[in-house]
Amino acid sequence: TEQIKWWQRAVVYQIYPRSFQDTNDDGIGDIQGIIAHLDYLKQLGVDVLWLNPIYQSPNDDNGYDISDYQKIASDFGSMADFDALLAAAHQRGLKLIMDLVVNHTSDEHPWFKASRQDKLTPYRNFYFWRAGNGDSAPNNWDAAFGGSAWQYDEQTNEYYLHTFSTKQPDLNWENPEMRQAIYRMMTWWLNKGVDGFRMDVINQISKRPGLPDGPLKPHSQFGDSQVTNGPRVHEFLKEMHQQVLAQFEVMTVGETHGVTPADVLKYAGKDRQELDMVFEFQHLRLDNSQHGFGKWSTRKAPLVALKRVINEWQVGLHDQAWNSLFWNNHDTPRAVSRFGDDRPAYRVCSAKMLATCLHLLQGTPYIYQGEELGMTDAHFTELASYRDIETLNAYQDLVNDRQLLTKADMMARLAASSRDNSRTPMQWNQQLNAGFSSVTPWIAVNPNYHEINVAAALADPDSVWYHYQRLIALRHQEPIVTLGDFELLLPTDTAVFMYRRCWQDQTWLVVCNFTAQRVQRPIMAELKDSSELLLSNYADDLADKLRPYEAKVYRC
Ligand code: ISL
Ligand code: CA
Repeated sequence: TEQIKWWQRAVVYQIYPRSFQDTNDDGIGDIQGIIAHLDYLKQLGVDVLWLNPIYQSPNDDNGYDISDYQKIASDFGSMADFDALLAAAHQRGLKLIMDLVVNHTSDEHPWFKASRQDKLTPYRNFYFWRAGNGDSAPNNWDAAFGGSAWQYDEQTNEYYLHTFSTKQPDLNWENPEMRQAIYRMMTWWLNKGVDGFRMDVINQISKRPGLPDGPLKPHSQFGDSQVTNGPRVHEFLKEMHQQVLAQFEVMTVGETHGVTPADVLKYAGKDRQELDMVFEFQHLRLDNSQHGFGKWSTRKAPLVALKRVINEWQVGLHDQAWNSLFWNNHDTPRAVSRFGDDRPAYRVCSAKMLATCLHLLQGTPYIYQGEELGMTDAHFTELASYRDIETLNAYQDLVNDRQLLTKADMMARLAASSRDNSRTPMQWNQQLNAGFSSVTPWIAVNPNYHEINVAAALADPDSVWYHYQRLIALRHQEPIVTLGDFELLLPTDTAVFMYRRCWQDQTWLVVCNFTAQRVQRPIMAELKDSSELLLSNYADDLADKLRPYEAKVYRC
């Protein structure tokens, strides 16, 4: 039988360092704060930590604008702190992967500063510099955070490409010297002992030759436009694999917008020697606005569509590639608010249901910090509470500049979709600022921390937290969770997500009610007298009857 890789059995925990734990009273989470909670993470049972960027950065986009790849941002600590974290994690058997942001740098990176000086420096070609089209930008591409993807620069009378903010110029992967500089940097981190990378927008690194105009899509999200899945992307990833990754026993997960399962067989197919897995986003786009406002929407994803997409990925990658499983991250609303029900009566139950549904799929599950508590969206009501550049720019564009949405409408959309929903501080206890910091945090703590916090969760055997702990343990104990086939049942059912996992002579049945309604489904027909209920989010089992957000797992 084929060898299973260590990361196929693993559960990953994503840490957003800025919001995890402040230890030096500046209102910003830091590396010592992560070290302080390693035992907590070990107790939960996760295997791998993924840290959002902690490198030196002017923080135009919270660290996704890097000005030195080999320095730690002073907000977070020092390289000595990082080395201590890595050692402390390894000591506990935890792996640690870093965010690798190599589609772009900060405009304050020395490479960009040099490239901006004159047209003849070798660094000029590390980025995309182009003459304008008369008085306008070289092409019609939009930036993800609003406006044109081109910024005019007086010094040399040319424009540079930035597919995100103006302070995030795109690196030119056509340039072999640039690629070597990136590979040297990656090798440096891997030699330090980090266990892999989450690669930011990695399917954007190959731009179409000649940078041609794209179809104009009014106020659409950047996502799957002109710059994803370009012609040389697989060549670059194979080169990176061969020159860097193949030398180490590490894991890689690429962030890839606008990909189908067929695309991912190329990015992460077993024999491709590119990436180990990717984050796809089809399941997170089903609730996008149908009226041209992209992610700025208050819709709910229809369950039938959600099941269809998940089924396509489960079946499409089975035996050929490997899925990443996630409901949320630092760019999305909170899982329980988006796919479950964060009203007090249903929050705990629906958070456990979502966890059950996701963790028993085939793939590597990712838990975003606070998800294990059932943390909710921020529900901010004031624009001044928001910090995120994407959120603030979108408001400026849609409400102030183009006046396409009223203030009230946009505030409702931000409350449902802003990235800041998942960036509020981790809720540790009932004390000041949820125990995150002794001073006012960089972004407001959710006032519901009085009920929703780690201390309360650990004291309550029925908490969301212990449900996650059980799911993680189940995955570690039962090979079927990693290896079993997936079969979707009741595909057109609008309330219930039901599936089977089969491996050798075993069959498991997972049943999840995604609604607050009581429903009845033919569950018992799938079971035998010897069947056993392995896990549930209610105290008893009513057979074919499902209560609000009920989730049940049977060994058939
Ligand atoms: O956040 C998004 C939608 O709200 C996405 O469009 C996001 O910009 C895209 O997923 C790329 O995300 C990654 O790169 C960005 C950074 O802002 C995100 O935080 C990061 O996850 C630019 O580096
Ligand atoms: Ca701090």
